[in-house]
Amino acid sequence: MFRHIEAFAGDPILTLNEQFVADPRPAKINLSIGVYLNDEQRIPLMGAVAAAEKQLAQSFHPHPYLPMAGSPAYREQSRKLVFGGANAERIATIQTLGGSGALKVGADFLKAWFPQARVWVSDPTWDNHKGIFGGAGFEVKTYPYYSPATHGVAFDAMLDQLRGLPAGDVVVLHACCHNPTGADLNPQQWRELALVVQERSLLPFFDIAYQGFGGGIEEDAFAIRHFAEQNIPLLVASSYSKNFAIYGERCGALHVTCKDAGETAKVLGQLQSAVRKNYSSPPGYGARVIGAVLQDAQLRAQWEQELTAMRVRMKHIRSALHAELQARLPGGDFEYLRIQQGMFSFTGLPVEQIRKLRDEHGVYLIDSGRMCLAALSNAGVAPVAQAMVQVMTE
Ligand code: PLP
Ligand code: TYF
Repeated sequence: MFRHIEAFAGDPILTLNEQFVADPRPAKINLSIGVYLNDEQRIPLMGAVAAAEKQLAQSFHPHPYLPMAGSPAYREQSRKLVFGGANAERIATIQTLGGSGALKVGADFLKAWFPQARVWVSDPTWDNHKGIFGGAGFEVKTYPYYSPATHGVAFDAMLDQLRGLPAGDVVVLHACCHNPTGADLNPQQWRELALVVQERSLLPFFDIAYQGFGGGIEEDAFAIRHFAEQNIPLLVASSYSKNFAIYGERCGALHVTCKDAGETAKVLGQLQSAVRKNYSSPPGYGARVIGAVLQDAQLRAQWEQELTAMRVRMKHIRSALHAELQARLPGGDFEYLRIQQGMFSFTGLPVEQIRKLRDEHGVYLIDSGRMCLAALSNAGVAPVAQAMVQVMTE
């Protein structure tokens, strides 16, 4: 029956992770997978999350099915976190299984109602964008995004490409902390892009998986709020995996901005229909925890403080690695580490050097040259700089 089935090549990031775990060298350092680690090299349990879990454990609660759209309190808090307080009646929001689930339900919704659209993703992007939109039946194409020469956004080339697209095509945009490059648009560029999207009647689908990891909770939502203020219809896939360090509980949300309350009700209904056909209803536990944190003033303040500390740690590691590299190789250009935002930077190291880092120094980066700074400890900075300079100069 199953003889014709082909082997799954595996996900390159997860495969590399398995290779890292099996590596017997004690000084190995894993900067491959996009997970935030604290300075002790562990996924943190945030104090606000632990406190909410404790409260929940002390009260009796059964485990009913959630509605298809998820927990009402969680949905409301999720909408406010992304959009601020505005336009509640014009935003259809559902709870989803992480950011991935939001992208998938959003993709199914779009395929049902915009079957002719093509989906445009940045070059490069998070690989699973292609997987999820392709899997929903879309033709997925790329727009220029990264300029290796400037280590920044190739903004003119990006705009040129988007200006040529037909109305109704979907453009996937990383709202902040671009994965894999760490290169983000600045507010002025977002404003210019909004004009092009509006002129061409394109449909933006924002992916915000790192809110709070770039400039701050509000700053990182700038692009989405600006587009929404211009009354541009848009979708947002948001994820709590990183900013609540709640990866395995699969917490996220999907938002669609609509013209009025009537349209919102219809869109919400169709999102529920897409959920029903995928997994019927979302899981309860993580939503309870996040809802409890966001609704309670004290827990929320604690969470914001802890999130700020994570952001500050990543920026500190960026500066520290920059300083170590510059000291060891004064002619090198490592400024990109300080300019780029979030968990990742694109080192620009060629794949032979990435392999040497791994094979000869036990420093694991993915082949694209993306480095997860969020997984680097203070103690790891000097050895990583040493290894990088060695592979760059031999
Ligand atoms: N979008 C981007 C850009 C990501 O980097 C990730 C996770 O790494 C996701 C979406 C998926 O998030 P989640 O783990 O919540 O499904
Ligand atoms: O490192 C990244 O870019 C992410 C990490 O189920 C990841 O892809 C890995 C597995 C997974 C979700 C996210």
